[in-house]
Amino acid sequence: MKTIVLVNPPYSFWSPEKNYLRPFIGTLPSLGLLSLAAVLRDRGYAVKIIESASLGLTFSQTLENILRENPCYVGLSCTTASVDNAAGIAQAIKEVTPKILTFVGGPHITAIPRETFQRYPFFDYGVIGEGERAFRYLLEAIEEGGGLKGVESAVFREGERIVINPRRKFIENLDELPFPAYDLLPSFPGSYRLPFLNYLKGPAASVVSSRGCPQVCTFCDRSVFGNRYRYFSEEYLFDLISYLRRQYGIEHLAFADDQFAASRPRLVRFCEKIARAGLKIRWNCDARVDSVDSALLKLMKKAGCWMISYGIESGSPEILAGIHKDIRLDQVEQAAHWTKEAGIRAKGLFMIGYPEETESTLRQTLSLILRCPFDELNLSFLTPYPGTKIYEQAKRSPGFTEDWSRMNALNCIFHPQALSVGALKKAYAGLIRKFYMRPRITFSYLGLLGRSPENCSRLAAGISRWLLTR
Ligand code: B12
Repeated sequence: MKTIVLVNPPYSFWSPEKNYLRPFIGTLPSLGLLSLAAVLRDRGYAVKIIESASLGLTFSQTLENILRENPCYVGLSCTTASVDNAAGIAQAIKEVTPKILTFVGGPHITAIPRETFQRYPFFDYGVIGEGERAFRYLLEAIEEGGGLKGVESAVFREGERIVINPRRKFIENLDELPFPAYDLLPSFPGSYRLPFLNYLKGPAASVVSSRGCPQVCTFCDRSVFGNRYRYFSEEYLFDLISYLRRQYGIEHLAFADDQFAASRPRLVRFCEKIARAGLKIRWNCDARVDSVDSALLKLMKKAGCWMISYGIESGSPEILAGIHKDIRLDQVEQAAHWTKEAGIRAKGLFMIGYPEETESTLRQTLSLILRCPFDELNLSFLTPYPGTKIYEQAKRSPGFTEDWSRMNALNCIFHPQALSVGALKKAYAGLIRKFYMRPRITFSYLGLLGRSPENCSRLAAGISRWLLTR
């Protein structure tokens, strides 16, 4: 039996000095790898998963763990922020055991396969787009030795030439996929957590209920799953959730979909099924403000919805139009109020640093953030990821430093004409401070802590680590 090791490479933004932050971050595993693992296991491979990112493994620990398995194949999953680390791992593997074949998949290679292969010679093969079938057929073709010409979605080298084959069609019926192989994760669910205060009670798990997003926002990389919305049936999801409860005692789910509420009829069927069956589970999801209404939110609450993250992006109508977000500010305020009314926590996801950003649009964003009854704020710097429209635009701009390993939304690597990096960083700190330093928010967090011993111990762990580093 051939062994294949699937790796989620260490995060680029991690360093030992930041260890006191570890108790606060989310460490849920990569669902892409879990799904690939389940399919490959069914094809007779011995599959191991190394979740370096989630478990906080260093580069050398990751390498050691990979080599210990003595694999034939190593599959690395990468975003733009993690591709450098993935390439470093591929290189180190090749230096020790050149006969191990290295594969790369995920959003980064899908968005810019040629540039990725040009820059990183230690990736032997790449897979673009949806991976389950493409990877399986690529492995079979390699093992049969008959050439890769007709192998859809494969990226490989022929001498000096980089070959990028046409993409496979998407899987029409997602229910044909086996459940993600949570059982292959060492220490699941114990070591895998939602971010601090994003739940009351664990253990938690992530699930993805759909693929693809029908929207055309210019900052979002849809290269892997495209614009067509496909989803698992509510029966499949119900069975998966029941399995996670029964097998692992999962109490809280995080839906990793881009658009959990994109199909109202399907969401209604799902919520009714969960509520009817009395399945006691809490869950978080992401939604657009124009996909929800008061009745739907009440039903979601009945089915266990605990928190909804709304992608709002900016408080400036001009910026929202420029990025093709296609939402209005009154819809944002309405959705936030309805969510609170339904008894669900509301998180606002915002970015700053758009090409059209000015001091005035930053003030509009602050004003919207403070007007809406959000419980939590997630603020990032606009990052032009490969695969997005904004990336093409930014590439022509002097304000863009294309440093892949720093492109993780925490670094300010793009600044608009009207604002410097310093001004953006100052605005970032100001927005966070003005949102959180309000009695309503402080009391709400204290209330959550009072109801959640798990989050209290995470807080205590973070504080004691911080004190030890001082
Ligand atoms: C959940 C999620 C997270 C979780 C990750 C949890 C985890 N451990 O994976 C958290 C919150 C930690 C996270 C963090 C970040 N994320 Co994120 N995240 C997502 C999200 C919403 C879902 C991912 C998912 O589970 N998809 C479902 C699975 C089934 O799909 P998949 O992972 O793509 O895997 C399939 C294929 O890509 C392929 N494949 C994947 N890996 C491999 C490996 C091999 C060998 C092969 C052959 C195939 C293959 O096959 C899989 C099955 O079909 C996606 C958007 C999306 N819709 O995918 C964004 C997304 C991946 N994230 C993104 C980004 C930018 C980030 C951050 C950099 C910044 C941020 N937004 O916070 C960080 C850093 C991540 C890092 N690795 O360094 C971007 C990536 C864009 C890019 N070009 O890099 C995405 C695409 C969002 C977007 N639309 O712009 N993220």
